[in-house]
Amino acid sequence: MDIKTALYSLGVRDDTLSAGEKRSLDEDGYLPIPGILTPAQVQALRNRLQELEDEEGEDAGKEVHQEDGTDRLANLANKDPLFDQVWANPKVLAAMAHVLDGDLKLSSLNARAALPGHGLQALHCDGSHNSADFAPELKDGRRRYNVCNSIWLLSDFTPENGATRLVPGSHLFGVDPGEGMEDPRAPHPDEILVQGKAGTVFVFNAFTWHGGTVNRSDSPRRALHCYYCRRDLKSQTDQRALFRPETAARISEAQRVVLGV
Ligand SMILES: O=C(O)CCC(=O)C(=O)O
Repeated sequence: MDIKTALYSLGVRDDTLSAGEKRSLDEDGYLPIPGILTPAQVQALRNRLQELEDEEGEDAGKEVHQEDGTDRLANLANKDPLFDQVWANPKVLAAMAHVLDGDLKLSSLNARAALPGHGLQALHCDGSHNSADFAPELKDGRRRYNVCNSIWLLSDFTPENGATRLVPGSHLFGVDPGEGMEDPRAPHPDEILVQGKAGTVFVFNAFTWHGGTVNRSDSPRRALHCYYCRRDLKSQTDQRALFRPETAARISEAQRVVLGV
């Protein structure tokens, strides 16, 4: 099955996104989608993540990245069927397909909780303008992007609790924050905070400058990162190597195509 057929089979249509939503992705480099998850779904995901954190202990997140002051988990597509609603969500897949011209597969599905007092990251792109594989190519006056990310709010994101910051329109700057700013850890004059209720998803072009902020509340700020890339690129987690028999037994052919396995 090809990716076009797979996306159709998973419910993605040309009009799944409105013209305004497509414009937000093109011009602002991000799109908030409120209410993707119900409070019950959010709670179930939080409970499962807590169980996985307890089971994995010091190894949690190792498949991709560990970060001081955060609890991270990786390879979630293979760790519970509960996560299928995330990586195979038609609305989010439609947004990914818009940015990546319909040429996509899952690159990684990770969790990140910024712990109280922690979470500040330098503004960054996921991928780099200096990378031969990932840099957007300029073609007929239009940038062809290779990677697109989404952040799934599993806590309400507020100005206090380490909400992600991003710089609207920065996917068009053509440079990484390390080149465009003296200190990418410092506030950017045009940055906004990604705020919303748990259950909201922000899809953002991976070249939109973004990063975590400090969690000044007394509880962890929880989120999932569901990241896609073009099909011919190396994914952040090696989906083939990490693909488990129980995942193979469970998922549809269309879902296999989205995983790229
Ligand atoms: O969780 C966040 O607020 C953003 C995290 C992020 O951009 C990253 O870990 O690369």
